[in-house]
Amino acid sequence: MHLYESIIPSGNAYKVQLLLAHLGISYETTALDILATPSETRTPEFLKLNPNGGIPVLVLDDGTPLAESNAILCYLAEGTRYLPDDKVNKARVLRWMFFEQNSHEIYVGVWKFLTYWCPTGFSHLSEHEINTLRERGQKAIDVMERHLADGNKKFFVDETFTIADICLYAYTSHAEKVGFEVGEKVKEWLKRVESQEGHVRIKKDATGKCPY
Ligand SMILES: N[C@@H](CCC(=O)N[C@@H](CS)C(=O)NCC(=O)O)C(=O)O
Repeated sequence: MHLYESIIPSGNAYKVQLLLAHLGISYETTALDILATPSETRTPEFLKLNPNGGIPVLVLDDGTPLAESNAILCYLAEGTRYLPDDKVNKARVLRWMFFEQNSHEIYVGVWKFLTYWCPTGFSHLSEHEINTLRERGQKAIDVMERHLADGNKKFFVDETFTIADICLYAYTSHAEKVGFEVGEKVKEWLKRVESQEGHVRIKKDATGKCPY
């Protein structure tokens, strides 16, 4: 397998790398410069792999490209302990993965990108846009806190470590460092994810802008 990721530590690529580590699957990587103008994800060759022009893309051994981080997680996790067979629990895992993309990553992940790497930082955004990003990111983290607190859950679905936890961990693990308030239940859950056998950290930022 070959994973296209980025020169800066991308949470979306990290999710895939974290699951690959848990599964013990070896793979090759190409790190694209997504800060270049235009981004290296916009070349005709890369757009053939992902017409939407974003990493991660996982190319299977038969040459099939898979795009969208959470779709890649589902592909890799199928038939493993990281994705339940049971229809209801599988739907619950997907619920949190859709939540991550629609209500979390687009605020918390974008905030991280603006904080560390966006050449213009927050300066191209209005105060209203900045406040909206912040409020919606905080709301997502608060939703996670309430879910874990209700019944004192260990993990997001069925008390089992699944790809719901892996995808939510990627950007939540950095949320406090970029200024979001992270509650006790989420903090305990972050530690629980980190203590799973096979856990790996996100790669270091070679630009030195983002502390671990
Ligand atoms: N929904 C996509 C988001 C992918 C995405 O936004 N990738 C970013 C890096 S985290 C990227 O490739 N940015 C460069 C670009 O869009 O040109 C996923 O989960 O894979």
